[in-house]
Amino acid sequence: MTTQPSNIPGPTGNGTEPAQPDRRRFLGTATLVGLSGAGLSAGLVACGKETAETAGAAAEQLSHEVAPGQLDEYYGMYSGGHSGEVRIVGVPSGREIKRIPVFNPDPMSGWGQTNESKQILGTRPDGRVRYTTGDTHHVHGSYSDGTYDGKYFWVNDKIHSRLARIRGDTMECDAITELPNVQGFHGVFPDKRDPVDPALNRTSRVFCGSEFHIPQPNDGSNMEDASAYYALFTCVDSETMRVRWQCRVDGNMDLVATSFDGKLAASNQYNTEGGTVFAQMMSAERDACVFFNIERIEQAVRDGRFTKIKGSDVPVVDGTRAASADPATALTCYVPVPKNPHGVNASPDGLYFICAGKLSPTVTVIELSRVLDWFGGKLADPRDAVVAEPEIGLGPLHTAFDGRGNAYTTLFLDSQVVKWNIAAAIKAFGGDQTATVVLDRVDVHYQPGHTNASMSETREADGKWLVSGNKFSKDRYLPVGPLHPENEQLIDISGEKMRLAHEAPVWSEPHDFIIVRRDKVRTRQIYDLAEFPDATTDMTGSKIVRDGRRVTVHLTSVAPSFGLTEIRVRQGDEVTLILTNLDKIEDLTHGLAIPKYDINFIVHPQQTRSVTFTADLPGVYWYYCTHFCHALHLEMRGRLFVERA
Ligand code: CUK
Ligand code: CUA
Ligand code: CA
Repeated sequence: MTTQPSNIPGPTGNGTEPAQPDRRRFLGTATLVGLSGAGLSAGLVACGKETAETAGAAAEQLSHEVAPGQLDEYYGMYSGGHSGEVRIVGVPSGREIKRIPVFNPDPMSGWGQTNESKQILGTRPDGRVRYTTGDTHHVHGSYSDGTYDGKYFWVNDKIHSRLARIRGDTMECDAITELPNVQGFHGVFPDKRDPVDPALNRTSRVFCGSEFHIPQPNDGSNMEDASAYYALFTCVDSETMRVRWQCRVDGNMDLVATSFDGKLAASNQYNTEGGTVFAQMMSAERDACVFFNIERIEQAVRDGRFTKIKGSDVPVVDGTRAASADPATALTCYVPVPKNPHGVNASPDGLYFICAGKLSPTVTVIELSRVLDWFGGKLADPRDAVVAEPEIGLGPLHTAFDGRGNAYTTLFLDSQVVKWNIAAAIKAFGGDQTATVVLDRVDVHYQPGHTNASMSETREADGKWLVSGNKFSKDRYLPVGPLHPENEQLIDISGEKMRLAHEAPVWSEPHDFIIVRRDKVRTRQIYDLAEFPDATTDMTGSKIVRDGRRVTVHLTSVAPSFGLTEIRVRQGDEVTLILTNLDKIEDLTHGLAIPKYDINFIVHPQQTRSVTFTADLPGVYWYYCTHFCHALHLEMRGRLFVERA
């Protein structure tokens, strides 16, 4: 029905006039057009305004410069969108330090090729990796005492509804769980403490919201009647990565936030209508933020008050509106918010969840104690949990915090980040005309989605740096063909006024990220051989073991040589090659490639990894080290002899 927005600016790089203040009214059907085509184009070109780069330069500015040899102060843990990966970007420098293959097979590391990674990724009956695509949006870290503990990071895959866990010590993926009964798994957030066991002051669950409502069971028996489709909120155990329970809701779910006391999780809903097409999803003036009463849900599961969906063993509790009509027994509470909200974020003081308006120029502040009051029968109307709804600009999407009572919300259409004060917004909502809600605006380039601030959604929000994750960089970097990078802009929020300090391109296409103080992360550089039962523990242990047509090659590496210089197998053998890197020196990683067999993977110091292949091509194949490790790295090779059958 519409054309795609052009990402190419006019000759001047500027476009039409920016949105006029009188357009900052509640958006009706105009926004439907606005988000779908022409209006978005207008929004896209409306962003070439004068920047506020020089505005508000305070005497004491933070320096974003990280001199050669110096380390960044923060780990930026970034999703990679439909690249399927996670990246680590130094903040404030913007330097990309690492890419973590997660849902994406990766030829450098051998992710998706080694037996160990295949086991995590899952395989088809023919041994190929089950899915080779993934769409990561939200990275969140595990918490202790309301702040990051560095143990784990989680990321979602929206395409196949999988949750992946990354070990904080090695920054490698160690577990992936495919969520049953859902599609469009989007929002993810760990609890910040265990709500049932007060002694356990740390993450023990990960909550997952799903956008798409589907037939249940989705087995082809009941596809046509969309009114019978529904979506489920899923709880995964943070340690075992098993699905604990699911909660049925009306409508869909988008993002997820959790309270600091562990009692509540919530997800914003843009499709309370249950629509299957765009126009239906926008038909209601209000959607909702649905709150989950975690203790009650888990009590219901313990009491056996659940059903199961055919083909799945996961307990499903009923959190529909009908089932939650009585606050005394309700598992969920639907707080109405303006239509099609995007994003829900928890303020670091633990008091509020904030939903951004997207199609409404507002942000909605929901007070958590009032939601608990509703569950306790002390608040009649869930809407009364809303304590502020300031109008801040066009296309609000995500909100970050500075720990000083201020919130920072991205405006997709206005290409701005807005700083506003939560307490002032509550006063204004209460009728105080003198309250100044919006404190500052800064133009960003262009069309921001996510934003986050250093330690934002933790009790240690420090209000130093804010990053605006801009969906379009347009004219900010050397043109590189049709697809431009995205643009991460660094904003100093330590003063009264925001100051745009720096920008860096990022390749497609991060959504969310968290900015974690570096002392929260404790990585290790050497693996422990004890983790690997198949390890060959000494240099003389390399050997070839034959069991019928199955051949196991136990191989070691110590720079600059492999433990064997010749490996002999017969055509048709099934060969498992187990490589143990006996080097103990930091960063002494070796690679192993076998030509024509399409094998390449790396092994870190004191780590073991294996590959299995059928030796179907006779001949001599030089296996060699692919990861530069030594002055004699090129000499680190040997011959694989595949004898004719
Ligand atoms: S969604 Cu991408 S900009 Cu997946 Cu967090 Cu809002
Ligand atoms: Cu070992 Cu290069
Ligand atoms: Ca809607």
